[in-house]
Amino acid sequence: MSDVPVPAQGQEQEEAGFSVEQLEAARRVFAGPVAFLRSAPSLKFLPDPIVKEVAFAGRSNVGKSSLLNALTNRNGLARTSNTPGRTQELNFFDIGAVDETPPIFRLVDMPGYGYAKAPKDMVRQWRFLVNDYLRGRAVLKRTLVLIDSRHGIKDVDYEMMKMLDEAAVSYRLVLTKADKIKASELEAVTQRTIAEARKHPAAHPEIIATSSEKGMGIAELRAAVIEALN
Ligand SMILES: Nc1nc2c(ncn2[C@@H]2O[C@H](COP(=O)(O)OP(=O)(O)O)[C@@H](O)[C@H]2O)c(=O)[nH]1
Ligand SMILES: [Mg+2]
Repeated sequence: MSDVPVPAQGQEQEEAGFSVEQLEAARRVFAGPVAFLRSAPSLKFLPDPIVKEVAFAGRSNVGKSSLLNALTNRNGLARTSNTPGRTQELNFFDIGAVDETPPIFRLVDMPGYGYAKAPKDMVRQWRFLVNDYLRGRAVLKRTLVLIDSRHGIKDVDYEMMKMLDEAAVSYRLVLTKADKIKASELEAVTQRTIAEARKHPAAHPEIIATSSEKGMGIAELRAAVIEALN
């Protein structure tokens, strides 16, 4: 046992491959100014691509709004609701904009998918909007694809991953609502999700398990967003 390396101070707090310094730097960015910029129901309403963007995608009700609120520590930022399938817009948030200075980057809340009762027209509109955005947006550095840890990756999630693979947009899978299942189940779904991620060329090989309710994985997710900008 004598050859086991002694961790340097602070290293024991390292999470998901991020150093304490990275976690702290990311925390500070998200503790700074965060402001809703605009909703874009179609491409002509997109803001000028002046800074890098990180987008959030996922099935309706996966916990996307809750996660955006947890990341930014602001309860009312992204509306959380139990009525899925309503919004068909890309919502842009400025992070770190002070007065007239441009933001450090933007978060983009993509419209949820996979809502069973969504009319066909709405699904078509979703597909056009999301595909056009993914394919035409040079400032989009990464998409976080949220997966409900109770269900794992579903067919509609595979469709989203396929769109990202084909658009060559880098993405990372993020498990949500980790507090809703037992630790052993979380471990199993985490391993299954990692195995799947590794089959996809544009997917990051590591995933992050989160709970907006309990705060699990939030610090790591902040660091993952900042890392995606570099
Ligand atoms: N237990 C638990 N519930 C959550 C969590 N995240 C979201 N929810 C609940 O799941 C529902 C959908 O969340 P919401 O953020 O609106 O999902 P969205 O449709 O993807 O934006 C709401 O009732 C939330 O309170 C979580 O981490 N843990
Ligand atoms: Mg939402």
